[in-house]
Amino acid sequence: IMAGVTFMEKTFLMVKPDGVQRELIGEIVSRFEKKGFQLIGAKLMNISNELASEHYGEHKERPFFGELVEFITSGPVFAMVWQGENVIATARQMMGSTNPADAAPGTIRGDFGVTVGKNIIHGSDSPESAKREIGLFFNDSELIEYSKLSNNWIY
Ligand code: FUP
Repeated sequence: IMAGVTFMEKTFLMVKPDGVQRELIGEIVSRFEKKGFQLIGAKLMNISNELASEHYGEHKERPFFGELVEFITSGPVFAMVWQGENVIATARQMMGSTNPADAAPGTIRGDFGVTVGKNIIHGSDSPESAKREIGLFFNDSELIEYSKLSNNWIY
């Protein structure tokens, strides 16, 4: 069991300031728990301008970059690391399209979001970005590996 847990894929998910203000942390955590993924790290935190710019570095030249940084630093976020088989792609599906107007009902953005600027949740989009973003937000000591007996049934 431990070996299976240790080598499981990891992703970085974050409830954005709008999701925290709207008291959706529990709802969002619950969806990933019920799906069968494992939470291995989490914290409520404020994001500095430096961390925001680093996190959204790929969008630096986009016209919405300033607003993006302003929004993500406007209030606390709930940063998380989740683990499980194919968790990166599956979490993206559970989040729904970037623009909530295009996000299917049943997805987080489809059920709770309205505008692209405030789309409730962030999730890594590839193994490379997951590794990078987990490293930006968490120290190794903040990630807790523990066996979950139900792994035997779910995976
Ligand atoms: P996603 O990976 O789904 O979060 O989407 P992107 O990485 O493409 O975009 C990051 C964030 O930029 C989105 F969550 C919202 C914001 N954004 C805009 O505000 N306008 C756009 O046209 C595209 C993205």
